[in-house]
Amino acid sequence: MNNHALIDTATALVADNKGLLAMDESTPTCNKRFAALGIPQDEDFRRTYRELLVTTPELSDSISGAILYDETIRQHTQDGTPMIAVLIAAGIIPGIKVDAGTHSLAGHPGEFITEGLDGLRERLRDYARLGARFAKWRAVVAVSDDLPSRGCIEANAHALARYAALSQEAGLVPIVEPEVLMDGDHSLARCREVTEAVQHAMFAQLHSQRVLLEGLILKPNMVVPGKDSPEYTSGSVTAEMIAEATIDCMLRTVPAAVPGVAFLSGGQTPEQATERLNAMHVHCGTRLPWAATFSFSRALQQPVLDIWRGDVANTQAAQRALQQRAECNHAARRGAYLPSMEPA
Ligand code: 5MM
Repeated sequence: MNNHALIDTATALVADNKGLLAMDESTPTCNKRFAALGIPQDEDFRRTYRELLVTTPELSDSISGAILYDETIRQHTQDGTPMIAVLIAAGIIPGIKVDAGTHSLAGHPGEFITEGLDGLRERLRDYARLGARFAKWRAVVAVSDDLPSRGCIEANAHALARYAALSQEAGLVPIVEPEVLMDGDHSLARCREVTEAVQHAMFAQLHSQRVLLEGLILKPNMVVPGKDSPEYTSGSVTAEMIAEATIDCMLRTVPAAVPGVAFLSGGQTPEQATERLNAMHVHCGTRLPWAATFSFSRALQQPVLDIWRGDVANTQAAQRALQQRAECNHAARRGAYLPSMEPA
């Protein structure tokens, strides 16, 4: 393990006010998003769509890294160039999702454990050989009055730390993603309480597993009320309240040695996710010991899919939508986003 190389990669991923494009949807998730828009769900359409994303002009002005899925890292563009080579040529750091998805946690109804540790050392070696420089593992935590359980928090924290240590051993920067879900009717305060407990447990495990904090990126949820909560449906929680709750929570849990916190969007609309990231910099910018940026999937890609719809005639317009969302988030990282930047 080369600590300097890990630190350089982690630092580059959050430099220059840029953020990450998460395009690592597994085949079932990608197909689900395609099905919702009537796009055929086969490998060729997934390949064509991912080619659209990675060949978007000037993407590297706002995007530092892209998280790929196993299928994509092995695919080529129509002219025969490996997808990963297109990213590298554009100055975008390629990464890879390495978890094997979430499964029911035995003995814990309604809770999940992320699998994929078996054989991970060999898979990481293979991905490094293909050119990946960072990895990603997502754990999900459901919230209710009784959940999450201690067992769920600890099992996922341990798996995240085991994965992070193996990634660093392979020379890949681990992105650790403990996602507290927006599903449910819980309050903003409850999301904050759970997020704090989950991250506290995870950083304790990262310490136990001797993970180099300077060589990882945290990908957390923003602290938001549940989608079915009165706070959410009434719209009474402002971007400023979410920004304050999120940053207060991160300041209590994320050591200053970590170079960056790259938020997932988690089901927020693209505009909400951008506005809330912007509010973190406007209202809390002077208090941040690490870079606070984005690693969005849906909040970057949904407008792209809505325009593309599987039709090659829409490719350029869809790429413009990706450029535009990436630029809005690039501005948000400086606290310089304005709603007037949105397309009419
Ligand atoms: C939470 O999901 C991650 C961030 O996406 P959003 O910004 O849309 O919340 C995302 O990287 C996720 O891990 C991938 O889409 C893969 O998901 P699946 O469910 O296919 O493993």
